[in-house]
Amino acid sequence: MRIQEHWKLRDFDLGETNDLEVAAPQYDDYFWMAAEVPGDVHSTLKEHGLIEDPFFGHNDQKCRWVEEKVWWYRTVFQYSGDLIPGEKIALIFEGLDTFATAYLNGVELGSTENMFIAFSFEVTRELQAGANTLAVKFDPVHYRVGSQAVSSYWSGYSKERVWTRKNQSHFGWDWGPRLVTAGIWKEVRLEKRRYAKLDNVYARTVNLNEGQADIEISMDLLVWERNKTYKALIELKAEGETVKNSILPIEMSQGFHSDGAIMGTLLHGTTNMVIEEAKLWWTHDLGTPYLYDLVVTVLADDEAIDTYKQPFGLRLIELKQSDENGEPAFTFFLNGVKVFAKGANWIPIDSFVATVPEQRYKHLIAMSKDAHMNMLRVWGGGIYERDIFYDECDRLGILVWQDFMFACALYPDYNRNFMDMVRREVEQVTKRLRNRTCLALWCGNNENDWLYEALHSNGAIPHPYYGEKINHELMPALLQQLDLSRTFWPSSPYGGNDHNSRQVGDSHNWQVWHGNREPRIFGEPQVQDYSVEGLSFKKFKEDDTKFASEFGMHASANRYTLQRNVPDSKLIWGSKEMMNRNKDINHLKGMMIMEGYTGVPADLEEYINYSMLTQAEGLKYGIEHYRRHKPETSGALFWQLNDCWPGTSWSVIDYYGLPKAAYHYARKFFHPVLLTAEYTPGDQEIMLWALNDTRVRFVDTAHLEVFNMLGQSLFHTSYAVSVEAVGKCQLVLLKVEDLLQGYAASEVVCTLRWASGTGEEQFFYLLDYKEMQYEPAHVEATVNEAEQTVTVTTDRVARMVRLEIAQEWLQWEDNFFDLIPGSSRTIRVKQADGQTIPWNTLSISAMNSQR
Ligand code: BMA
Repeated sequence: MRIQEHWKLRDFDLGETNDLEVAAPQYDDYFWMAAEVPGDVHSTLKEHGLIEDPFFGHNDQKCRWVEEKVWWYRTVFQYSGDLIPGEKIALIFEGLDTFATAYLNGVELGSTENMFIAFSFEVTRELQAGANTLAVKFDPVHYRVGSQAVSSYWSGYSKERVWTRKNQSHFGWDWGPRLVTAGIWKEVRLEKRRYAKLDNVYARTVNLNEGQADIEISMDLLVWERNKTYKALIELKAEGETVKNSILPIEMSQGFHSDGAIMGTLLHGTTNMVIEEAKLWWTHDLGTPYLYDLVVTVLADDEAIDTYKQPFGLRLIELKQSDENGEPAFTFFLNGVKVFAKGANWIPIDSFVATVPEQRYKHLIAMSKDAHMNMLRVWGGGIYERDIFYDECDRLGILVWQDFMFACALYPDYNRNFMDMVRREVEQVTKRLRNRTCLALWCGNNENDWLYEALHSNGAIPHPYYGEKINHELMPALLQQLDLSRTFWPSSPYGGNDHNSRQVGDSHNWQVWHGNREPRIFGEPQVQDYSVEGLSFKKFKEDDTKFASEFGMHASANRYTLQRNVPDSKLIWGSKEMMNRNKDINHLKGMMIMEGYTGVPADLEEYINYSMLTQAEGLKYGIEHYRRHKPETSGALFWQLNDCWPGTSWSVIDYYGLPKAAYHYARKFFHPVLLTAEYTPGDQEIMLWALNDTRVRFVDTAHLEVFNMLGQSLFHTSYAVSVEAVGKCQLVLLKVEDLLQGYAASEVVCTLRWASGTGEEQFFYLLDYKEMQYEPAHVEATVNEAEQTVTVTTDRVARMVRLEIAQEWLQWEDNFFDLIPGSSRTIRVKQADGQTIPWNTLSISAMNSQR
C-alpha cells in the first residue's frame, strides 16, 4: 500500500520545536502547505509560489535559506487491514533526502542519513486500524554535518558533501548550481508479509553454448516462522508463457539476519536452469535486446507468500583487460562479440530529480539510442538512477557503466560510522541493480584516485588518500561476495603509471578543454597549458587511450532555453546573467577553443553558433579518431549527455530536451558503419576509412564528392568496400590538391556517403571554420503542417542550418546540418509528448545566412 496522499509540509527554525509534539497525532497542521510525495521541498515551495523558479536568473541564490531550515512532512492515512498470525508489516521509505527521522503515531521509528538507499521500519504493532499519523523531519545538512564540514581535506566544490550520502552535485558542480534539496524523494509504502520475506534474488547468465543458456539463480529469504518448509518456484517467461521453470529448495541457513527492521533467520538457496533455444540480449546495434521475465514465487508449505519479478536478458558481458597478444586492453565483449562502446556520461536529469516525470527519462534514453549509443555511464557525482533509467536501458539495449556515488574528493574512510553507512549502501545498491541486464561494469568512483595522486604530487594535498579504503578494500571485497558476473573497476580513470594513463585502463581526456598536459607519470606535477593550441580539440589525435571514458567541450544551450531563464534585458553575450549560466569557473577555456576553430563570438547569436559548431566538430574529430584507432581503443563516452538545469555546459542535449548541434553530429559519427576522413586542417593528404561495428561483413560502395559553394560538383570518386564484422579498413590515401581542381581549400566542401544510403551523408571541410570562405546563403524553409515537416533549400552551400521552434522537447529528424544548393532536405519534427507545435515561431538560419 503506497502512502502518497495528503502530505503536508512546513519549515521550522533549528531548535524551534519539540519534535515529539510535532510528530504527535494531535498536533495541528491545519495551516501547513500541501506537498507532493515523492517530491522535494524546493519543488513544493515553487509550486505554491513561495520561491521563484530557482533556475531563472540568480534565483538559486535567493532560495539559499531553504537549506538552513528544518522541514517537516506529515500525513494521515487510513489502514484497514487485519493482521493474521505470522504476519509482519514494514514501513518502507525508498528514498529520504537526507538526514531524516520518521515517526508513526507519535513514536520515533528511527533516523536515516543516506538518500541513496531504502530504509524500512517494522510497524506491526505501531500501525493502527483506522487513521495513522506519519511524520518525517529533515534536519539541515550543515546542522548534521556540523564542524566536520570545515574539514581541510580536499573536496571539489564544497566541503560538507563528503560527509553527506547525498547527490554530491546538489552542492554545486562545474555544470550545475548549488541547490541542496530535502524531502521524501521516492515512494513510501507499507508492505505486509507472512512468515518470511524475500530479502534478495540474484540471477545471472553463467554460460552460453550452442543456443543454450545456463543461468544461475540464488535467493535469500528472511524467515521469522521457522516451522515451515520453504521453497521457491522459479519461472522464466517469454511473452507471458513459461519457457522453463524449476523448484528451488531454500534451506541453507545463514543464521541471524535483519533487514534493518524485521529480524529473523536468513535462508539461502541456489539453482541452475538451462534454457534451450535461448534468445540472447544484444545491444540495439548488435542485435535485439530480447528480454524474458524472471518470476520468483516463494512458497511456505505450498502457500505463496512473496514474489519477485524482473525483466531478464540472457547475455554474457565481459571486460577483457588484455588482448590476444597479451597487451593491455579495455574491451567489453557481449556474448563473445567485441564491442566498441559508443556513448556518453549521464548526470542527474534535474536538480530536482524526484519530480521528474518518467517520460523525460524515456525521451533521453530513446534519443541516446537514436544517436547509436550503446553505453551510458552513470557518473559518480549524482545518484544511483531511478528504476525507469535501468528499465529503459534494458529494454532498448544500452549498456550501463555504473559508478558508485563518490566523486572528486577525499572521503572520511577513517570514520567508522561513515564506513558502516557506506557498507550498507554498497550492499543495497549492488543487490538492487545486479539483476539488470544492461549493467556492464561497477566502478568505485569518479576521478578520486587520479586527482588525489596528481594533487598530492603537486604538493597541494599533504594528507593520505582518504577514501582509498572504500574503493580498494570495502567495495572489491563486497562485490566479490555479491556480484561475480561483472568487473569491479576501482575508479575512473584508472590503470597505469598515472591513473589517467593511456597505456592501461580507461582515461579522461581533459587535455582538451581543461588544458591538462598529457602524458604525465606518477609523482610528476599535473600542469596545464592554457593556450589556444593547448586546449584545442585537435589534441585528441595524440590520444591512443584504451578507452576514453570522458572528454568534451561546452556549447551554448538553445536560444529558447536561454530565453526562458535569462531576463530579456540581460540576454546579451558577456552579461553577468549569461556568465552565471556557465558554472565552470574559468570562462576563458570556451573562448580559447572557439578562438582556435571559429574565432571569438561577438554577440549571443555568434556564441550560440560558434560554441555549438566547435563542440560538434570537436567531438566528431575526437570520436572518429578513437573509432579509427580500434581495437586498441575500445570505447568513447563523451562528457556529457544531458543537463540538470538550463545552463551552458558540455551537454549535447539541453535541459528542455533540445539537442545542440553535437547531438545531431553524434547520430552521424556514432553510426555503426562509418565512412570517415582522417584529416586535420592544413594536412596535404586525407586517408579515408570504413568502420564496421556490426556482427556481419559490410559490403557497399563509398562515394566522395567535392563541391564549390555554388553546389557544382568538382570531384567525384567511388570505392568498392568490404569490411569484416567488427572490423575496419583504410580505403585510400588522397592528395588534397587532387580534390581541389584549382579551387582554394577554403572554397570547397567534401561529402561522404554510402551508395546504399546506409547512415547519413557526412560533410567535411579542409580548413577550420574561421579560414573558410562561405558565400552568403539564402536558406528557406517551407512548412507542411499536416505532415509535420519542414523542407529546406539554399542557393549557396549552407553551413549548419539551424531550425528553431519555441517549444521544449522538440525532436527534429535532423538539424544543424549542411546543405548543398540544388539539393533539398525535408525534416520531420515532433513534440515528444505530443503537444501541438507552434509553427508560427519557426525560424531558420545558417552560419553564413544573409542577415
Ligand atoms: C570530469 C567529470 C566531472 C566534471 C567534468 C567537467 O571531472 O568527472 O566531475 O563535471 O569533468 O569538468
